[in-house]
Amino acid sequence: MLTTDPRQVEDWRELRLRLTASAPAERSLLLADTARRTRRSIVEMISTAGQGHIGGDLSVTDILTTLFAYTLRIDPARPDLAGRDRFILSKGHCAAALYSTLAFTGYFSPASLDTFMAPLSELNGHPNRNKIPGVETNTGPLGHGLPVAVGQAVAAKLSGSGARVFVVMGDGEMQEGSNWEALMAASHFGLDNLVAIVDRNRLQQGARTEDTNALDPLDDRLAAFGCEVREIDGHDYDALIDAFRPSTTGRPVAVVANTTKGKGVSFIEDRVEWHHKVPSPDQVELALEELA
Ligand SMILES: Cc1ncc(C[n+]2csc(CCOP(=O)(O)OP(=O)(O)O)c2C)c(N)n1
Repeated sequence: MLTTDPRQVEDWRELRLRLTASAPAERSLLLADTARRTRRSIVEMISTAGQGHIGGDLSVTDILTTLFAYTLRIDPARPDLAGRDRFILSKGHCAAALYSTLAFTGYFSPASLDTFMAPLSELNGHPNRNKIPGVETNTGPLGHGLPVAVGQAVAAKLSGSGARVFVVMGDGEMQEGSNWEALMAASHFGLDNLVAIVDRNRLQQGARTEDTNALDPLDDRLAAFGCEVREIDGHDYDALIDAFRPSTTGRPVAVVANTTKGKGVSFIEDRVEWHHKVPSPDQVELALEELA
């Protein structure tokens, strides 16, 4: 049973208004509190399910929180509203982080988070757009989210809806060639409504990215493919908000968000073995204390 306080469902609209009205310092405190609750529920979901990708979930949480609480033009009560901004979690193995964020935003009841990966649950290990409101496309096989996002950004341009499309990839995932083809197309079509975010936690499954198939100089490579590159600390809310501002250059935006895999839980942070590992009951207790 999740112990995380679900009040935010009722509070989401109010939270949005407060975030818009507040000065940066208070805004960061509000976002940090939201992200903290999301991280707590991730720990509890994975412990209850006995499976999940805890390291990557905790690394992407601040990015998701900033997008859903502040940046995206969405209405959780009307998930199919025409002209809404789109979000795709291409690193679909981090479904727990997305489900927590969607539940706390009000797309569905946080009580459902208890069923994560249980038999017959709609909260599968990877997000499914036919089952979960707020999920814009199915993801899980790495290297597919960005190509779909490019198609959605083209559609938004053609329809004149003004929608922006945000997509998060893992840094290990950037080793998939399909992402580079998608970036070439995005710059060819001048998709300044596309924001491609790389969760640069420097770890992938079983190893460091730079030991596996090095990505650096990632900024230069993204720029060479026609992107406007913004490199930031992916746990700094002001930096995230600024990096998600619209492009004025006519080019797609690539955000390199430097993060820590396992962020917020000391014994998980930057540890390769926690890509896909379940905390013991004692470790859950410790993690929740650190996230209290
Ligand atoms: C095409 C494909 N190959 C392999 C996998 C298995 N897989 C799941 S997560 C992962 C590592 C991803 O690393 P990264 O993108 O850096 O994600 P993060 O570290 O943020 O979890 C792999 C290889 C997959 N989901 N899809």
